[in-house]
Amino acid sequence: EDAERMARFDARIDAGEYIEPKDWMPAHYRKTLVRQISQHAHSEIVGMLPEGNWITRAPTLKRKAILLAKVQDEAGHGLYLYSAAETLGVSRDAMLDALHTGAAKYSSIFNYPTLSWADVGVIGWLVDGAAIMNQVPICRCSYAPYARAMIRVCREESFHQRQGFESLLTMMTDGTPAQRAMVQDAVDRWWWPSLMMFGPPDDQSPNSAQSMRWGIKRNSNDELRQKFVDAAVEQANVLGVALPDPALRWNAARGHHDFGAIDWSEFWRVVGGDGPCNRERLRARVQAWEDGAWVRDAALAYARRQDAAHEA
Ligand code: FAQ
Repeated sequence: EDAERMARFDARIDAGEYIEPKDWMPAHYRKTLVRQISQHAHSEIVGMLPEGNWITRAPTLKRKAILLAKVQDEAGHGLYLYSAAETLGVSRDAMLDALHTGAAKYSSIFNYPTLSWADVGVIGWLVDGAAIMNQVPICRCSYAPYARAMIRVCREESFHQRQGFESLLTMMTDGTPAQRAMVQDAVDRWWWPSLMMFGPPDDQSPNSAQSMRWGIKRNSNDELRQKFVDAAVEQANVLGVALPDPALRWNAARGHHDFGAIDWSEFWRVVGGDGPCNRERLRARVQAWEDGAWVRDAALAYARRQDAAHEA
């Protein structure tokens, strides 16, 4: 019977149909989505920390207002994504527990420090740029609640990318030599970690084949990374910054830019918990969870009392 349901499920996927929460789905499809969507949600929430670090030090009121809005958007993205994951039958408490105990992953990129104001612009340009490249195809993910969440997330993410680019362009065109050097230094530090955001190379990506078969992923890690490099080269030229890769050059035969080797040992080290800021990031999340306990307790006690009054 299961084989029959499986065949029907595969046929729906092949026909490009979307899967809704109450539809039958293979256990492994559900598990893969819970893993990917919850990790995506955690990335949004942990991703608030590096930039949040600069809210009190933004150089102007305008930049501060933009940054506040951006970081709030990221909280919103995390919340939609936790809700999308909950439709698969996993509780938010279980997901957060997995984050706080280090059992769940979040994007490697958020384990790097934000050392200067230019880092905020570079996160918008490169990190949000990479996030959009990866997320636009997820708007067509076969699991409908995830796809629907991604549509709004991508719209906001595009604004985030533009504000970062505009902030860097202002520093590069109207800035002092010291400000331009600050931008270049930030680009030098964030370029390679941004390329790592797309995940391991296709031949070392254990989840890709099945996720592509099921329409959870629509493009491979390497395909999206290449699209990102090609777009970033043009944008770097407009900004007047150099990308820190001597092997980066146009390959007319391939119709793409070739680029240098990524340090995958650094990637796995950071994913494994030993990046520059992993401990600090996790500590900040656990602290926020503990500090918020009284609010959750009070809200629960109030809800219980309301229910009791309602029943009486
Ligand atoms: N970091 O077999 P694959 C944002 C793990 S954007 C950490 O290729 P998959 C917006 C992977 O989980 C960032 N771990 O895996 C923002 C797997 O481990 P597992 C978030 C990584 O899932 C911007 C193992 O390696 N975006 O937050 C990473 O098929 C600015 C093997 O890898 C998303 O999450 C990594 N970079 O492909 C916020 C997008 N890469 O779970 C604030 C949705 C791989 O088996 C400021 N996710 N791993 O233990 C995806 O598209 C996919 O999950 C990939 C990985 C492409 C990330």
